[in-house]
Amino acid sequence: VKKKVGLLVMAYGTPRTMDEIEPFYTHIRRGRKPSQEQLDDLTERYEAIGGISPLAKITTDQATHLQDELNRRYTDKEFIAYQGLKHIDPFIEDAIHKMKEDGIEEAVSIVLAPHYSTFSVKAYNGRAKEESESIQGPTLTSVESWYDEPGFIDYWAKQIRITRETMTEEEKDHHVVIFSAHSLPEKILQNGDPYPDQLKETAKLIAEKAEVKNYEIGWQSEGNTPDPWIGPDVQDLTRDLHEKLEYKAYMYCPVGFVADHLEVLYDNDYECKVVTDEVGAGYYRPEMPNAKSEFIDTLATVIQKTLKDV
Ligand code: FEC
Repeated sequence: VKKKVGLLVMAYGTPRTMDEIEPFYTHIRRGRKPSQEQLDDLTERYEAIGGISPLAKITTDQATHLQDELNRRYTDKEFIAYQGLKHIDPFIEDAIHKMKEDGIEEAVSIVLAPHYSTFSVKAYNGRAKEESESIQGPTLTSVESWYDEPGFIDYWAKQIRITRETMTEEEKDHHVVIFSAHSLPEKILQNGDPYPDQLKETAKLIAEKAEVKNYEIGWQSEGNTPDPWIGPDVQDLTRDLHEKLEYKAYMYCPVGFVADHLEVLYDNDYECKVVTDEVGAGYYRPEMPNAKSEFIDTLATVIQKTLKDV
């Protein structure tokens, strides 16, 4: 018989209905309710991307397709996917309980974000481990990062080439690619967090592979808090580059994310486009990985490497 292995797929989570925006936002703010103004502002952003984020469905598709791909690759194991979300149910802790109820003794976990930081991946993995230890749940083997995985680099390099082909000749000759990830409070850098260096490495590898002439690193989607956040912000960066170099087009690659969601559909496709329109330059943003088969294959390879089966 095949050995049952839990596949814990962890992701940010998103409200599934308008009514869920408030509890979701309160959870992000560690239990502090947002003010009416903050809530209205967030609701307007969801409305601007069509009502609600497509993220819930994409995360589900990514988890199921990854489970199916692993089950094609292994003959001695049966992987069973469980979603564990950071800010909405099913929470990471719920997934651990469900695995225990289902009699799962061993599980492998992956966070659907490529770069390691204490704020993101460490927090996800920590919550999973802590809950599992406290209820004697499954033993977890956790993926830490996959920002330099060859299949991931190839995915973006291919998308950049495809997107470049859609530019005018003038834009092809004079454009810049902006690689970005979610900004974090600057204080994380004081303890030597590898997050910014990992983003730099991802950008370098993709730029080499896609023969990108000009590229920059930017940060996006910073939170509404008084602390300083890592910069330059992608919008400010676009304005600065326009002043200095007058690029004809800007191609945004939000490589710190893996799906079409609010931070890409609003922060890139709306906010950055406001700036490129303002300066009269072209706006481009390659397709996100979502549940495309080449991306799912990459995640399956990352899991195999973590289980030392490759
Ligand atoms: O619903 C959707 O489609 C969007 C989901 C979404 C993703 C996402 C990814 C990351 N975040 C990270 C860090 C922070 C920090 C704060 C913060 C705030 C928000 C707010 C919303 C939100 N995030 Fe998010 N993030 C998504 C959505 N995020 C909504 C609250 C409103 C706002 O500030 O815009 C600030 C918390 C605080 O107030 O103290 C920090 C990181 C990622 C990428 C890694 C990952 O996916 O886990 C890091 C998707």
